[in-house]
Amino acid sequence: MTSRRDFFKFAGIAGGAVAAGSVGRVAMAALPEPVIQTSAQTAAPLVPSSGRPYNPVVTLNGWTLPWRMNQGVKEFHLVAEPVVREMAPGFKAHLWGYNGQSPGPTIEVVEGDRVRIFVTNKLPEHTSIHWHGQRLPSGMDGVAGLTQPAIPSGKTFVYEFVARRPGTFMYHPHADEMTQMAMGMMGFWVTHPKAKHPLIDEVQRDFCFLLNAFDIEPGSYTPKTATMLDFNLWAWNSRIFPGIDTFNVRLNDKVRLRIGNLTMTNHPIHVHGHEFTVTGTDGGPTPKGSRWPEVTTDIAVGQMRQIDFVADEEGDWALHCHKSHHTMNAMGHNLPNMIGIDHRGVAGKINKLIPDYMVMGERGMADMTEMEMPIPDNTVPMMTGQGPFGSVEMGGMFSVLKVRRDQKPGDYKDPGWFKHPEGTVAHEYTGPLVEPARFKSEGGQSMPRARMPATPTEVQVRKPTSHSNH
Ligand SMILES: [Cu+2]
Repeated sequence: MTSRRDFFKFAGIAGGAVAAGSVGRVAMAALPEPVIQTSAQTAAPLVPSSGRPYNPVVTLNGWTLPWRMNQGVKEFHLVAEPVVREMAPGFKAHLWGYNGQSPGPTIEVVEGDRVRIFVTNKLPEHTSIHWHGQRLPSGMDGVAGLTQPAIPSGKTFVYEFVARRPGTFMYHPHADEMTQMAMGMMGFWVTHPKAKHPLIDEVQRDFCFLLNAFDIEPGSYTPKTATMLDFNLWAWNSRIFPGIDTFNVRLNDKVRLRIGNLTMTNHPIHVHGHEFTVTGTDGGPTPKGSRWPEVTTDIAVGQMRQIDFVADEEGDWALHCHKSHHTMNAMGHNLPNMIGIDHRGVAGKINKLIPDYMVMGERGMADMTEMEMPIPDNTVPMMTGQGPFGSVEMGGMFSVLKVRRDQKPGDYKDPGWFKHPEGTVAHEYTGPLVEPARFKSEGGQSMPRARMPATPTEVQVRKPTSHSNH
């Protein structure tokens, strides 16, 4: 083990006056071995083997970065590099990230810990890391040009500060930010309280994930980094449904979700079957008097929301962004609304010119999941995911909270689909039908219209017909 003084000498840092400075080649031996992750599956919580104890988090389709203790300092090694991220089974994206994945690994420390993070830049351009939400010396804040020189390609910088307040934070580059974040460079940071905290309850399940978005043309691999708002893949930890793991919990567990938004728009995150309270933001735990029950919380750009609830209803509960186009995968945005339009005649004429032509959306978009449409090699259907009762017709920011009586404490394995008790599933009504009673009054207008048109316009409503001839 290198002594602290030797360490700094090797690291080329003058007598403990730590700054975000370049680390020489010789010093690489003194760096913690970078740990690289090759799987996109949710890793088991990393129970701390050194330092103060805490209840570790579970990173959705992610992992926590191991550290080493060096003279009482927790040392981490992040490697900024191009990665191949499986965003869903059958769909791989060429992203930038940290230590083999996008997002980077979660960093977990305890309030009061002195933390040293080595950042090696293996990207083709310079970078930096900003520690979003942290109290730290200004020179450690990671804003390239403002508080430090950018980390050149091929160099390693070191950041060091004390994790002063407990909470949930994020990290991301503050250098060529639009490109690097559009490529997937970001990660989570959790500072656990060092003792029982009056505003931070102990929970049995503690999940964290980042909201991120990409613009990847179907069939291609690399995000378009100049996209400002019109992203086509809405992801949780760079995964899209059906590639997002489920939240598997035991009945009556107290559950915490920490959700950070590093996309360019807000996301109203909605949990079915339970009410939750927002117990924390990136500013810290919320005061008890400010908490009220919710089933949806809007997470704005650059915000983190920590929500707590008791999982006291057994079942499979959808958990998703409430913007309906965020629960869809790569899609064309300029589709006209074809619901109720009879375009069979048109299709016939076009088919004479283009034999493969087909029309979509006549009955809604659900047909999309039934059609055996050819799609490009490297993409996923817009809406997909096979559930126990058929297609879930979702994509993007969607997953399932699975609450089970027999899920063992500490077991995060997928328990499979919920076995509904007899008579508790919505089912077809097979009794006699009666005609709906129509309300006959002409009313409804508070003031009569001054001049009526000479010929009244009537909206034609046509009931949908079968798609069998497509
Ligand atoms: Cu959303």
